[in-house]
Amino acid sequence: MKICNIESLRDALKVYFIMGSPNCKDNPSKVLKEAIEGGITLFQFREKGTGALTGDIKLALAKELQQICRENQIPFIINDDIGLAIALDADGVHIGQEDEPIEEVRKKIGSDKIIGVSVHSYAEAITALEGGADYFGIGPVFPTKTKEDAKPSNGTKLIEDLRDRGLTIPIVGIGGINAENAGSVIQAGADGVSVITAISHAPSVTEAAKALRKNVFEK
Ligand code: 3NM
Repeated sequence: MKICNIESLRDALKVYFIMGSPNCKDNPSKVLKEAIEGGITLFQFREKGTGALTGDIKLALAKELQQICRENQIPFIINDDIGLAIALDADGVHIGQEDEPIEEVRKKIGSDKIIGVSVHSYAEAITALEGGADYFGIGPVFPTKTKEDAKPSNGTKLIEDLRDRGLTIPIVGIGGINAENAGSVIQAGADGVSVITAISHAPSVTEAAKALRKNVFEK
């Protein structure tokens, strides 16, 4: 699904679901379909952590999840793996500070793809902005056990700080976000929330996505 302008990207980032097979208690395709039914607005394939798939099996899963996104007009973004994003003609990539410089990533994937960057400070935000980032992921907002090397949680401070300094780039909060605390992230100035376990480990994936969506859209 092509995102043509900054406002449609802002909308697409509202209920941003991330997962890979290590995050799912059930079949990942089933989890994704249920999350879409609940109203997620964008999906990121992030095949990381203990038991993460590699090679052809990872490729096959990525294709399967991309197809589900295509059928439902949900943008499909790939975490870190630029080669996979190019091979699949994904809608974009999300990169961290330890990945390739954004300028290199942009050259590889082209000007019409989305690049999200994880930023943890004003300095990193400016570098990413100058490099042509389309949106920032800021976290962990709340404590999380999902990312093994996550930094200490820092609340919504950086989101507020970037907005106070006049940055208008789309922002999503990440880390420990759920339906109860999502509203505070939006109120701090984020356009959306990105979550893994609040959806993927929920007793009902569909209901969890719905609840998250309700809290984001009500703010
Ligand atoms: N990135 P959950 S925190 C993938 O701080 C990721 O950049 C983070 O998972 C960051 O919603 C995180 O289960 C994990 O807390 C988010």
